[in-house]
Amino acid sequence: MKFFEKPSTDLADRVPPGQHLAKGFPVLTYGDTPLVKTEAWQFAVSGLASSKTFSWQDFMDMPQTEFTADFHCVTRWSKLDVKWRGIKVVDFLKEIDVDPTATHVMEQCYGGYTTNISMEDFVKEENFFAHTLFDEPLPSEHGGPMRLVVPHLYAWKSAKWINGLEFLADMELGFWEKNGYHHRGEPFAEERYSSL
Ligand SMILES: Nc1nc2c(c(=O)[nH]1)N[C@H]1C(S)=C(S)[C@@H](COP(=O)(O)O)O[C@H]1N2
Ligand SMILES: [Mo]
Repeated sequence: MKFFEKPSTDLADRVPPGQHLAKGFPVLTYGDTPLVKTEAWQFAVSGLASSKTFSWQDFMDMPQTEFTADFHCVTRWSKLDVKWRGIKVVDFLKEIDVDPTATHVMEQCYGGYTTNISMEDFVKEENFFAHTLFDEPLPSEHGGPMRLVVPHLYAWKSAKWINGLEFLADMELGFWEKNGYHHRGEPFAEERYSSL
């Protein structure tokens, strides 16, 4: 089985500074886990965009893509090669009209968690809404039925139980960002805590 391990020099390039590799896939949630059935799930677009509500079926009718991505939590664990299935953010964006003056997005969730992201970080080809984890329906503790995954930022930007996006003209801070975490959170730059 060793033959399938990556050379350690290669791994070192993929693990951001100050991170260690997690065994398994830890669950990191502030508060209770919302239990949302797909039949009841709704997703709302608001702010500087055509306001629109999507059902579960609407998301299933969008192009479905497989993803393999590394996952980095600011509490210093990383998990490499997580396998997901879902909908690319760029494919979702074809379904809505975003006002060109929008510069930031607030990710909104069942349970009230929020996290902010710039448009530039949000519209990346590698970002996606995930409903499947390692070929199984996304478990509720990992954000099922639907979460966002933003592989190039710390995982607190990967909102679990996502149910909406608010497009904004200026940066506003989400839950952890108001509580001292960095507004962007890029792991290779170790953007852990706010310098504002
Ligand atoms: N709604 C919501 N999303 C969330 C969180 C949360 O508490 N609530 N925690 C964040 C943090 S800090 C991390 S590290 C990842 C953890 O995802 P996991 O529990 O699937 O490992 O989810 C992020 N998304
Ligand atoms: Mo985290």
